[in-house]
Amino acid sequence: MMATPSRCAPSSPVVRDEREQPMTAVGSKCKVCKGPAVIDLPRHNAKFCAEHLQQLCRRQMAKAIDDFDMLSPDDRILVAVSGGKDSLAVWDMLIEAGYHADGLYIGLGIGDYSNDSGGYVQRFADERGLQLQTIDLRDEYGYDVPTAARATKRVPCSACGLSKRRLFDQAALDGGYDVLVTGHNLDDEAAVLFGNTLRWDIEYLARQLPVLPAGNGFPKKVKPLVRLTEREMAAWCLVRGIDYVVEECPIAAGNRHLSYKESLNAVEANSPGAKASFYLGFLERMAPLLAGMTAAATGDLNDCSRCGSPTTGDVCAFCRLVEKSSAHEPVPVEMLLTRGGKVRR
Ligand code: Q46
Ligand code: ZN
Ligand code: ZN
Repeated sequence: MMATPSRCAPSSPVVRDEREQPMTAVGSKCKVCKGPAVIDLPRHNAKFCAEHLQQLCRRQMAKAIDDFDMLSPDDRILVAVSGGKDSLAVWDMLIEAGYHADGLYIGLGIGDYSNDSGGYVQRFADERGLQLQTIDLRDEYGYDVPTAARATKRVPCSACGLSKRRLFDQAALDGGYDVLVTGHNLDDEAAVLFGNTLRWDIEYLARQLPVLPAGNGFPKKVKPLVRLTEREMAAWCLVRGIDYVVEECPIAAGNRHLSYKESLNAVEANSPGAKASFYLGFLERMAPLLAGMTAAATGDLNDCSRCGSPTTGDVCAFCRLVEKSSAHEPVPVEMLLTRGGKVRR
């Protein structure tokens, strides 16, 4: 299923979500202007029209950028774009706010899903005259995500995340960008925090910040959407007429991140605002206590003996992944899925 232009029309009285459900009751009024509301946001105890929803999103992004000193007006920004709502929304919001931001898309080789996603990103960039760089894993590194998952016996998201992190970082450094932006939103960050807390993974908890400074061979990385939810970003795209890939990645099924999101959504449904208070409260009260507890901060990093990138071992995880995956015969995404569409373990 894909977002269609008809659902994106700003004049539509009520915005419908990805499951075609209205985002507020027909006849609802905007809290600010009393005009027809397009969305109900229980965590703000308010409904908003298209214009005031956009105003709220702009303010929340600006507050995150200011509070965490994410960006300067003259920064050259590289946005990691996937074709999904969050990364296209953050790129749109940054351009609208007057920042200079280019995009980078990585072709992961996940069958039709990757082909469709790449198309959405390219159209978004072309329609707005924005600079877009594309890296294709198969063409440039001799592997794709399904093959890497099989070759390394990692779960697909682990092989994929490692590849994306490394290539986004490298492109930001090679391109001389001041900062790398990702579209992680409040739901993403709260779900990751939930998982890290369940495992009491101190290294990951200490690194779970909306800004990671440049250094140790890494670019500065920031997440301007940490104060905005997935639903708010979907609504932003719909009222702004941004077409994005709506279908889920076929190999995301069963990923623990999704089950953490569902659990937090159940809590949020009973206690609107709980998700924001969990994550933003962590940043305010817990993160300062964990400062200095990462490998980078304690100076436990070496240079990879092959590529020179920072690593805790001799050869970095990315070099090991490329070596194994590029030597493996290509694995089509369908081979990772059972007949019922589940990911094979
Ligand atoms: S693309 Fe890659 Fe995601 Fe698909 S394999 Fe997992 S990490 S779910 S954002
Ligand atoms: Zn309004
Ligand atoms: Zn390496």
